[in-house]
Amino acid sequence: MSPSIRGAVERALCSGYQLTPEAFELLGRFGDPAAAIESLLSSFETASPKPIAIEAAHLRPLLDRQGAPAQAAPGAAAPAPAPKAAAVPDAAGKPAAGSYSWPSRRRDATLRPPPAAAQSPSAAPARPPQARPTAVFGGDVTVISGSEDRRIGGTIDDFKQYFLDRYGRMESILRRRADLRDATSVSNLPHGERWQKVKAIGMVTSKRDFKDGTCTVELEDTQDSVRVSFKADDALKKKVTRLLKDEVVCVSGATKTGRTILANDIIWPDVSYRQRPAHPQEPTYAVLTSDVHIGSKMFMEENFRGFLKWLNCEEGDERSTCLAEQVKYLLIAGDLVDGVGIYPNQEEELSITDLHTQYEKAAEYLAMVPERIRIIVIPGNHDACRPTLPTPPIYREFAQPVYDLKNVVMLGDPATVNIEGTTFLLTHGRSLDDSIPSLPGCDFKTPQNAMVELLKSRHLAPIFGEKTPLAPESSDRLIIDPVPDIFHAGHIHVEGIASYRGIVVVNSGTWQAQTKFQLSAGIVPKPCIAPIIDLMSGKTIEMNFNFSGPAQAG
Ligand code: D5M
Ligand code: FE
Ligand code: ZN
Repeated sequence: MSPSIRGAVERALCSGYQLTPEAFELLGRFGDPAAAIESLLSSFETASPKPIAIEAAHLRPLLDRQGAPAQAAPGAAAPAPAPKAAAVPDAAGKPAAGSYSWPSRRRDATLRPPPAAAQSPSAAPARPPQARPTAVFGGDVTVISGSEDRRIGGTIDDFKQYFLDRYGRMESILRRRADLRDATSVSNLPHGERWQKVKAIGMVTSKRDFKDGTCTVELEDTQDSVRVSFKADDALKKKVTRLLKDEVVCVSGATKTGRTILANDIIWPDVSYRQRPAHPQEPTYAVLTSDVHIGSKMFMEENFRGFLKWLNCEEGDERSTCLAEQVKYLLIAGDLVDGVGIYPNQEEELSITDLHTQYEKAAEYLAMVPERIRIIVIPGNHDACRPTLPTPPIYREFAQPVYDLKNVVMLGDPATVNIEGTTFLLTHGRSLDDSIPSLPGCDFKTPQNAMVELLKSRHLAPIFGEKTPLAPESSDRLIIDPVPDIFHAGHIHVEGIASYRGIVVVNSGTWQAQTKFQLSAGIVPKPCIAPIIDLMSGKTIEMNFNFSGPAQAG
């Protein structure tokens, strides 16, 4: 398989679409298979219901417009590349001539924010253009998303559009499940003389517990809402407790009136089992870290220097030095610096009180990373950036010295990158402040468990209106789609690794000792451990830099 076809197939798989054998055969006839797949995926976004797989019928119209030969001789050289712009949405988000698109079936909304906005439905604005995958670092890394810097209006209508998009896309993710193809939405429930079995998709708007042990949940779609009652059954109650406000789920049960559902199960969008991705043929390692907090008095500088020395193969036993030689990537999931004015009286805890100087220092440290190691940095809530999620890359005007480093790429939060075949989802993890206290069985000592729950919800910040401010962009970039192979976050300052359905879930801890705020909040950091992904085997290694002695692979 040629690298361009392999890349296009991987991109389709990453987005949850298999190719039929006929479609695969047809893909080989495109001059630019990646552009063809990209065009299809963007047209799928507005399709309802979503296609189950990419079929030849989807690709044929694109091929016809490209003017490629109907039959290619086996083994023939690929036709000349088609002009890239031919099948890509234009800047206003409209399909360009030559692209293949389904009519939008989006309806007017009753979704949040309620209720004033709901009374003045307006046409959904055109979606902004989707990010096009961009090759960086000589083509070894593809940035699938994360370089966007979208402006937001911030009006009630903007929020309404945001939730419409969240609902619509989450609904289609749920419908991709084989067991939910026959699900209905809340506003289309049947009603009549007899009880009828239903599966209904909706957004959770409220939850109530009653003294008799029963509980009710309000579910809403774009047009209506329904009350869902759950019996006092222990297993079911556990599931209801796990429901997060504003997430989109499906309930199964029975209804008679179409106004209420007596439910017997809840189904989350979830992820299907990830097959091992394509991988490099030689040992290649990616080091995951975050929350360096340069500029803080609690920055554990000596330990971080030990980490840099290890990366330079200057410190460590033979095994760990051999590993360091094969590190090719360093991913930093936010809070590179401690920032200024992030919390009251922070200045008392700063060793560097100027934000520009903090980034100068950060650049000095990153310059000590061997140049062969490619570095990706996303922002955290301490970095120089807008506080809302999604967050654009760290502002260049503050972090210019970091931007100047040749082996650094700055992306936003969230960012999805494919590194030599493995798809990484990077986010700082700020919404964990909201989701950890809401999720039964999750705590600040094991943030990786809450990250697994976010994968099940298929959303990086399901809860709206608490500590995590969300930017009302017209499409919801916090939905987890495509599903990654590696899910990397930080923020909690506690390192931890989990595995869920073939996905490696990593919280990369911190290089900052406990702050006064964390002491008062009972947060005990687990610092100076660098999780490492072996891209060849998919295995993880934890390198511990808490010792004064040489680095050791754990
Ligand atoms: O976050 C460092 C730690 O402090 C992390 O465990 C989360 C916690 N933290 C930070 N802000 C909050 C709020 N507002 N509520 C609860 N817990 C919080 P850092 O982002 O490095 O300050
Ligand atoms: Fe932090
Ligand atoms: Zn943080």
